[in-house]
Amino acid sequence: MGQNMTRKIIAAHLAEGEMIPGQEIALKIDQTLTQDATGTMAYLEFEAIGIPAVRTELSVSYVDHNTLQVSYENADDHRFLQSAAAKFGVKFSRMGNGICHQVHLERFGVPGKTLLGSDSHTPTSGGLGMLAIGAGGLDVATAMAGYPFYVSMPQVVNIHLYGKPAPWVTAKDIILEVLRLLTVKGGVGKVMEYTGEGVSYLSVPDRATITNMGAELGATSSIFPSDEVTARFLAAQERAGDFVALGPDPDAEYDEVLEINLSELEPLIALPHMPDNVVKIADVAGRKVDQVFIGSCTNSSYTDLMRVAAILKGKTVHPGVSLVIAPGSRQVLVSLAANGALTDLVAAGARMLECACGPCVGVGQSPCSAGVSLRTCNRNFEGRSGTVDAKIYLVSCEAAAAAALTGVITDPRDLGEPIKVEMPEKFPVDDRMIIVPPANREDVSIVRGPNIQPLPVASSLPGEIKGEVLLKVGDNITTDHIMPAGANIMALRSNIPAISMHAFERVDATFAERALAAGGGIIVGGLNYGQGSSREHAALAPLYLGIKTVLVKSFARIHMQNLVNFGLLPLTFVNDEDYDTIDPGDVLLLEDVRQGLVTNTLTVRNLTRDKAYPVKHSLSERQIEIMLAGGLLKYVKEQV
Ligand code: MIC
Ligand code: SF4
Repeated sequence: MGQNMTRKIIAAHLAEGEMIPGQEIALKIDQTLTQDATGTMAYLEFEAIGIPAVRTELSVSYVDHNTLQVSYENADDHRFLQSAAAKFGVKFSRMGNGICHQVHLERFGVPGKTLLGSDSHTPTSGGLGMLAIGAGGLDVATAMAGYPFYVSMPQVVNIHLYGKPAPWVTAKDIILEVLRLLTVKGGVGKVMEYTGEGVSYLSVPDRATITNMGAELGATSSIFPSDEVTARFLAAQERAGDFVALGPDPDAEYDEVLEINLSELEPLIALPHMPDNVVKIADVAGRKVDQVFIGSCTNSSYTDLMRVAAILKGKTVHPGVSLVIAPGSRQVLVSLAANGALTDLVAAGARMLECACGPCVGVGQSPCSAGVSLRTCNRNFEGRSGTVDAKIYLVSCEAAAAAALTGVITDPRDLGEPIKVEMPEKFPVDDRMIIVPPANREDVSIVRGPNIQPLPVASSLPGEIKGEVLLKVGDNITTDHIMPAGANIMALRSNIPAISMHAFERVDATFAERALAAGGGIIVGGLNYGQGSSREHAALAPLYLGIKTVLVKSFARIHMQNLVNFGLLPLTFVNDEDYDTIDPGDVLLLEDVRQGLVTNTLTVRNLTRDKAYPVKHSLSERQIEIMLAGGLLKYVKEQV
């Protein structure tokens, strides 16, 4: 039987297990990446594992999320990260060098290799033919220590792109179409593998826009072939030697196939507040826009911003719109400066931001109250922009630039002839902002300012769990609901006691206080609980507040693993209707937890309503052992 690309890479990296979809496998990890908002925890965790230096081929620590230094916290974190990178043999990409996923694509990604990153959009490097997966910080720390990464063997979905993209139809529209068809739950347990003649029309950064937003499908990863387009991109990055061809065998088999005819697509837009809430731009054109943000790891590449510059050249931003642009990397910004496109952007009235995540995660540029913001990012969850009642729409760079000029949602086809931007034959390669760790690391000491607080210790799994339902939430709860982002809260990422007080604050402002007063409790939720980011703080804060179990209809992959890593029991209903018979304040009891975990025969008794619900877990034997050991750190240390 012919192999698809995903199975080829998995077979070459398989450390344990069988390649049967749904079964747990262990994968050898070649490269890791961390970013500052998750990295502080990841390096504290790596340090706790007790290994002197990373054992991967390459590990890179990026600073791109918390770049506002309005007080000492972020600067403390950055100094800690720089010293930890030097100590542990990790390359350090300094603040200003760019967003981790964009820089990794440019400078480090290698077709056919595996990458594990403590950020949910790590699959961006799938645009180069890597198998790139997002995970919690502790999983990445474990991979840096040389252990394989455990994941359930994915099903492989072939997304077959045929036809030539219609005018003004971009990579962003392709992934928005996939989201419209499959929804934010549609990729769970799957890798999306793109093939077909349509692939040849997409540059590597275009492909990366698509693999980036595979995270919004809940997919384990997304991948494109490595072909002559990839070879040219790598050569332009002075990395021709990293090229390896990769494609599916001609008779490759897939678990599912989805056909998309690119010539029939139209420019699309995701309406507030979910990335799968997708309609044609033409259907909502004319709505007033207050802000346009162009940037984020989804759409901030050289070609993206060159197209924006071409649209804005010689024109003026609409007086009712604030236009902000954050290039994805220093390389992109330097290129735009060198060829004059930066002048076109600034002259038109764009406000240039630094090469960082910024507005994407609510770090600056929050829209006005009830404002409408058109963004090129990947997520539009409620409140994520920092303005709780703002309405965020997701579009391509072209549609964002069109709205910046007209002041209303505008179909980019109204701009006339489509814009063609050539990929340069050579990018201005300059790695001086990437610090290579010293050869002699013994004398390096890790610097810890007051914002670096000790790691919380996961609790051991008790024999009995009894507690009040402190919170009952619905479907598709994101990690932004559980642990909001935004400048003030993100600055506390390395201070768990302080950040925990913000847990669920946008859902129920009293949650943290009530949890502490009750000495813990239980969270009940619906489908796809914990979708979105990889932030393990969405597990660490509930742990700190004494939560022992989360009972929902289904979980998102990364969040469920984060709960296990910190010893919180992730349970699901056997009968989803039972969810309806639980109310906040009900007292629930689980007996014989340790035994029931092993046999997967747990029952939750609702003492308030005198009812009993069968519940289950989907943990592998290894995950059960982690739960019994009291979390991944203790489990790994037992093995060192
Ligand atoms: C995000 O886009 O939500 C983040 C911020 O990049 C997160 C990581 C984090 O919370 O630090 C992610 O996507 O994993
Ligand atoms: Fe940064 Fe936004 Fe990308 Fe997350 S989604 S890595 S916050 S740019």
